[in-house]
Amino acid sequence: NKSSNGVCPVMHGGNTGSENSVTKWWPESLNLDILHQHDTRTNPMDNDFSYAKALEGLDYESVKSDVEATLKDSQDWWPADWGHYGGLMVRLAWHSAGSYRLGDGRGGAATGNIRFAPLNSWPDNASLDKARRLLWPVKKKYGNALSWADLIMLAGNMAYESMGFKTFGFAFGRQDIWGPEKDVYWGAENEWLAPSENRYNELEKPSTLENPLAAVHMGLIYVNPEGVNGEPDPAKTALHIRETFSRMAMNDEETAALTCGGHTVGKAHGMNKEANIGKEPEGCPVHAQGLGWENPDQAGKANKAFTSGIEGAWTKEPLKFDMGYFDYLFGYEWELTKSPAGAHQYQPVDMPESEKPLDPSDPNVKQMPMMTDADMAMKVDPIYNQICQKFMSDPEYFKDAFARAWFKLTHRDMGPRSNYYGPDVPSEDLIWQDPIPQGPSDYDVDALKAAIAESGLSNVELINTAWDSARTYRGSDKRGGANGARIRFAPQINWPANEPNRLQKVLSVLEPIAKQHGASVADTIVLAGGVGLENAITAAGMSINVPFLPGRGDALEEQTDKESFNVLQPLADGFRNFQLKEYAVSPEAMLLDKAQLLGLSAAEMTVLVGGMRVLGTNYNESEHGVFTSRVGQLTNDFFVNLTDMSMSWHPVADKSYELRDRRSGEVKYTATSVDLVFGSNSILRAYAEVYAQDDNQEKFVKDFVAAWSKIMNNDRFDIK
Ligand code: HEB
Repeated sequence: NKSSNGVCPVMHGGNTGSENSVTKWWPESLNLDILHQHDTRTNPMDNDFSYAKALEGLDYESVKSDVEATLKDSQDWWPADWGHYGGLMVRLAWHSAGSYRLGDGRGGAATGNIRFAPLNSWPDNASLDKARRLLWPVKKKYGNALSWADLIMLAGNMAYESMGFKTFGFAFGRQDIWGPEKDVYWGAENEWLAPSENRYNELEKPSTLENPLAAVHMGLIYVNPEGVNGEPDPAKTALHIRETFSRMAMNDEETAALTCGGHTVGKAHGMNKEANIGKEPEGCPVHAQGLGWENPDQAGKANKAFTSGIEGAWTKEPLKFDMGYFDYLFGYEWELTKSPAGAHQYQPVDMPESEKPLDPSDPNVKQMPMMTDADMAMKVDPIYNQICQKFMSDPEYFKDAFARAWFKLTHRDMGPRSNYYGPDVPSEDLIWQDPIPQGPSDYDVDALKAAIAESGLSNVELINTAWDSARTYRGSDKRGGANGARIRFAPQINWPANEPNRLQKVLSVLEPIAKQHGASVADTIVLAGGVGLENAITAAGMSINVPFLPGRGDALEEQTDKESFNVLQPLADGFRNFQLKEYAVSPEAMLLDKAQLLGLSAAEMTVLVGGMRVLGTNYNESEHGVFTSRVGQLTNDFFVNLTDMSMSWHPVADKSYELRDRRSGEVKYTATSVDLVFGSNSILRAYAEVYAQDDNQEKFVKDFVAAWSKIMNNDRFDIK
């Protein structure tokens, strides 16, 4: 405790602050907390609350008109530029969505995470605290039927509609979380906006940005608007825009459309000195009430605002979606200058007074427009320049490109279309949604089961194929999974983790069986896993049914964006003791990461690993961790032997281990660190003990089946 004499006068035994984590002494230990976020203890909704159901009661048109009215209702405590919050709300939505990165699917707008640390206090998100607060009356009015996540994105979308742009559509369906996301790695720096060198191998080569990061600085959504490390050079900035946006799943045309369409509205704010601005929200005292970045000189004037330090509008009419951005950027020469706050920015050469935009507060005053280094990149970079030429020569094409890119940006992490709700959901399938046709569910499941059982495939073949097809799922952006059976297509079919020879053999047997029985291949693969599992349970002398939900569909190859599936490739799969090669991160950390993406709890991860080992489902039939003499039976032997003190544990070559009989020294089993972590990590050991107990053999099988089913059905968003 920090009281001056070191003694706290009142009873104060709880560790109530954020600085004294009880495990801080061992920073290398696994952070299993990432498996237990957003659970029923944090969620204030009733246990049976369903957002999808609540949405049924939402009056969409009324919400939309309330948002529209909010946009035009300027508040004295944060007055709107030119009397309209359009630009601010677009930036709110874009910054919510722009934290998404394709690498692991984390970040993004689908959870309302921008309400919490660190995102609510990122330097790049300055003033967005005000944007959310402006929306509070709407949130309050519609309550549980309108999540913050949906409202934030709707506000951005409505902002465009309100400024004369017909958007591609809008989907509701984002469910709020109730605390910070603990699983997202945003970089290792301890300083906001630390120099970019920290996260690149070579700053000159943007592709060397540390994976999966998608921003050039800690606390930023994308690139530094003043240039790389704050040094203006649009050609260099362009290369970093290309890299960061591709990591947000955007190609060159989408990136140019978004940047140009984004900066067609609104303005930048730099009418003060950064030194005068207060702390970010998380760092403020209680009386700030969650608002940060206090500007002591604002005095209720929009034209005194400070956000980025850059100052000015990009177009003549910043409340209109028009071609004004191109008119300015390409119609004038631009020279480097400084904003009132001292930030690098560009101003037009010889722009007549009549062409300039109005002051955001005073309609009798004209102001100088500006371009950031990132805007200049659209002109200076040959590829972006060419795309902009096309946009300029065909405004309808630009509008369509922007509409589609904006829809993708704002819906990218919601998963398949079955997660979309509301009257404005576009009917067109988009390839980045990984579309899957609804499959049949009216076939004879028992007959299909019998055919699989007689197919001659081994249990291991059945189980592994089902597992491999389902394990690509990641809850971060709800992609991957068994539905669609994309494991049949490149690139999956060739991934080393999928053991291509075994996979092709199994598929060649299952595909005709599926066809015969009128089932999808996707269903057949999953059902086959269940058949294999039930056999292994029977072999262990138990009888427990593996549940099955039919109705998966088979995606077509042309519905599959091969490029974007590469990120789903398992580089490690601790559940099958697989590691493509050695990484800087430990195999057990990679297991934990995968378990988090699969939505597993620590207990579920434990039971699955232990069960998979004794089933003999290891990659390439490796014997590491197979702590049993009756391989193929679903028993708790893994846990019994792991906790058996008659054995000792020894590191040997190849980062593997031996379990030796203490007396004779005889090697009984071999293991990887993924196996042994269930005995060494005190939390995982506690779960391992539960499953090793004499009274829990049946519980072990039941829990295994439940966790298995969870994996198989992770992506069944079609089931309401
Ligand atoms: Fe942006 C604003 C940068 C992209 C939309 N931006 C802004 C600013 C800056 C920027 C600096 C200012 C802020 C203040 O307020 O001060 N961006 C940027 C960059 C990039 C971008 C660097 C990359 C390239 N944006 C973008 C996009 C979008 C946008 C993509 C969408 C789509 N922004 C925006 C808006 C605004 C901005 C709308 C305005 C806001 C207001 O008005 O408030």
